[in-house]
Amino acid sequence: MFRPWLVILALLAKHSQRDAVLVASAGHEICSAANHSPCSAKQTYPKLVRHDGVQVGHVQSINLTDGQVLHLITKSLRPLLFEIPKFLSAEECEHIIKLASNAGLFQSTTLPDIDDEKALTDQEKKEDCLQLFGSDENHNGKVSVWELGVFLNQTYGISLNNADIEMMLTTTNFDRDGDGEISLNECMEGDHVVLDRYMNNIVEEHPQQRTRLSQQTWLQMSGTSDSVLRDLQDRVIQITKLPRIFVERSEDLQVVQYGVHGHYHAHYDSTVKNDPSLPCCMGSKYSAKCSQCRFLTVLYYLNDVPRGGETAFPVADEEHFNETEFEEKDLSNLSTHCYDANVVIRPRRGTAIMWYNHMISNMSGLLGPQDEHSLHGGCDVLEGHKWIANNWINAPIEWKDHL
Ligand SMILES: *[C@@H]1O[C@H](CO)[C@@H](O)[C@H](O)[C@H]1NC(C)=O
Ligand SMILES: *[C@@H]1O[C@H](CO)[C@@H](O)[C@H](O)[C@H]1NC(C)=O
Ligand SMILES: *[C@@H]1O[C@H](CO)[C@@H](O)[C@H](O)[C@H]1NC(C)=O
Ligand SMILES: *[C@@H]1O[C@H](CO)[C@@H](O)[C@H](O)[C@H]1NC(C)=O
Ligand SMILES: *[C@@H]1O[C@H](CO)[C@@H](O)[C@H](O)[C@H]1NC(C)=O
Ligand SMILES: [Ca+2]
Ligand SMILES: [Ca+2]
Repeated sequence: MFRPWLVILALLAKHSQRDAVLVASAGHEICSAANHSPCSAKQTYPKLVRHDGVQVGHVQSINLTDGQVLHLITKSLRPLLFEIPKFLSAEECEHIIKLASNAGLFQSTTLPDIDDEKALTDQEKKEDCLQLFGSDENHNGKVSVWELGVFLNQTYGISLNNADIEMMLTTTNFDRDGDGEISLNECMEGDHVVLDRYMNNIVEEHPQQRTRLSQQTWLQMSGTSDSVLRDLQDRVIQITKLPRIFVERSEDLQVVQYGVHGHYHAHYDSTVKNDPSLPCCMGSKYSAKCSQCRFLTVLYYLNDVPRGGETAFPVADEEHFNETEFEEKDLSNLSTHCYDANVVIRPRRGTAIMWYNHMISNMSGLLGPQDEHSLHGGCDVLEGHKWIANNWINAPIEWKDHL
């Protein structure tokens, strides 16, 4: 059941080898692990900068070096969010979609492979079970309904309630002694193929139960020979006014396609808040050992969506944002709460939106506190397809070693 997860890890590992993985040490010096340059050849980060949004509705013009003028329209101050029409031409959008299609898209959260029905070997079962027991948070040697819920959410992006998970345990006979938890023995004795099939049915029948339903791929930007991607990166440097080093040493461009029912419930792009003790990943993709330190997000709409697919910022400029209350009311579920959001942006081909996920630290000039109002997501696509691309600009936190 958990092999797809291993596949993802393998993909990430493969990807990050190709990436310029940066290592920063205390004093925010960096060296590149990708080109094997010695870590003594250290470099210091310049300071981050943020635009002034002035007020909602304010428009500022930026002259690009190629003579083009772009307009940044302030949509909210917290997070500081701009809409930038005509950031990309129709041809550039088409080109990026073509590159992504050629690269091949894969599910954002993969599902068990239903065609693969042969029983697993003991070794494979053992690997699956060890993976599962990684979510034994209270280390009691058993995986509870709650722990399994977290695991399924993280692995497949679906959220099931306790009753559904208990039903799954009973139906698939993974809890043989009926104590409501899976022991290591029960995991090893269980029929993993039956569990796979059960999971598939749930997800196929209830696509809206997944927190994320989309396909994606990554396109390398830094050092690419593709002139459209090179221009795009250059334009990002010009409109963000950030020192080039931050943009060039950030993650690759993520291209995402959503079909009908496709969505991404409200979430934060940065994961610093989840565990502030972790180092930043810096340019590489997610791993359990580092945080995604994403100072800025630039999101590009690559097509016009006939209906739905808006980007929603549920708590933008909200004066009294109460996270507990927000969760209790399940407001992050944009399938039901898209139009309750304070800011809702319709996808239009060529438009970019850009927002800051973090403040700047007034001590280091680098990554400061996360902006809790930067919560956002993609509403259900109701008709047609939606293509977007994401550029995340990574920045380190001072006084930390970064991966
Ligand atoms: C942008 O260019 C126009 C002329 O095309 C000029 O009037 C304006 O001052 C420039 N703005 C900035 C911010 O440089
Ligand atoms: C599932 O994960 C998402 C983020 O990926 C989170 O927002 C949500 O609260 C999680 N749900 C449960 C039930 O754990
Ligand atoms: C979102 O709400 C819909 C409609 O109430 C529900 O069917 C779906 O399960 C919810 N999704 C999540 C991830 O909670
Ligand atoms: C947030 O809402 C919860 C539940 O409604 C309430 O118990 C709590 O006191 C609120 N917190 C703040 C800081 O207002
Ligand atoms: C830095 O920011 C913190 C809160 O984020 C504030 O308490 C402190 O006074 C600030 N320091 C300076 C020098 O501005
Ligand atoms: Ca446990
Ligand atoms: Ca049991």
